[in-house]
Amino acid sequence: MPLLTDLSAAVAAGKRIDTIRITQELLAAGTSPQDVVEQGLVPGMANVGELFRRNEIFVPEMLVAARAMKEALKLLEPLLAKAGIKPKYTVVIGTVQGDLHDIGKNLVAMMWKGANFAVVDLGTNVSADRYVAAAREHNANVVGLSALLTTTMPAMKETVRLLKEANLPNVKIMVGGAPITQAFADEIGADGYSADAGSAVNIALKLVGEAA
Ligand code: B1M
Repeated sequence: MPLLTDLSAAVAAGKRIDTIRITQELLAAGTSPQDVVEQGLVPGMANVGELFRRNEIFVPEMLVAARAMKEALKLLEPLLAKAGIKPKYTVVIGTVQGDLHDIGKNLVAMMWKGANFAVVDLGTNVSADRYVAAAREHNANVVGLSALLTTTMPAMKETVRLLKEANLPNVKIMVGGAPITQAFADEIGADGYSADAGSAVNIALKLVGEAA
């Protein structure tokens, strides 16, 4: 659909007003919020990453693109969340210590809210101790860790270690983020891994015993 391609281009160029306008147009034309995210916004950000990797753009351009994407996500969030039904499960989510990337984490949180999980979002740069304290305080069923940098993968490993050590028998640990793989998740002892926000819902449901 050309509008989805236009949306990817608007996000990649950091054009906030165009991003919002095209998002609204897509929704008005009946495109599902999931498709707007997965086929419009996410490919746009993937393109930004590729341009950054090739040194064709720099951090300021990445920030402007991220801001445009966040504005569009604000519009989509209420549509992705279901209203009115009391959540059965609680999930705690955050981006690990040293890592400030939050768009992917926010998307996962949004999809979980849409699946009627109660979501406690700890934000970015979250220390292992904060995850443990939050899991205990909220009696979490799942703790989700996001990491976008290879340099913060050790912080993810350390957080999983401390969560296991804390001996919270009902807590399952789920990990994700661009550099994270199933093999890494297995190596650090996480209970679940998902490559994207869409499958994060099914994996979390499986972890709480609601096989999808
Ligand atoms: Co940064 N950055 N960044 N960045 N940034 C990457 C990650 C990078 C791959 C770019 C590149 O080189 N091609 C690179 C990492 C290289 C590496 O480690 N191998 C990089 C770098 C180097 C850096 C800095 C070090 C740059 C610098 O300062 N020199 C710096 C680090 C800051 C820090 O964190 N301490 C930095 C800073 C930034 C900005 C602040 C400018 C900005 C972030 C803004 C924000 O998040 N609020 C930014 C951005 C925007 C990116 C890219 C371009 C886009 C990330 C993104 O939002 N993607 C990124 C390149 C890329 O990923 N292509 C890049 C869209 C998002 C929807 O995808 O986050 O992957 P993603 O989430 C997906 C899945 O991974 C998964 O589901 C999501 C949706 O499908 N998922 C989970 C994520 N978490 C999950 C958790 C789960 C399950 C699934 O369960 C719990």
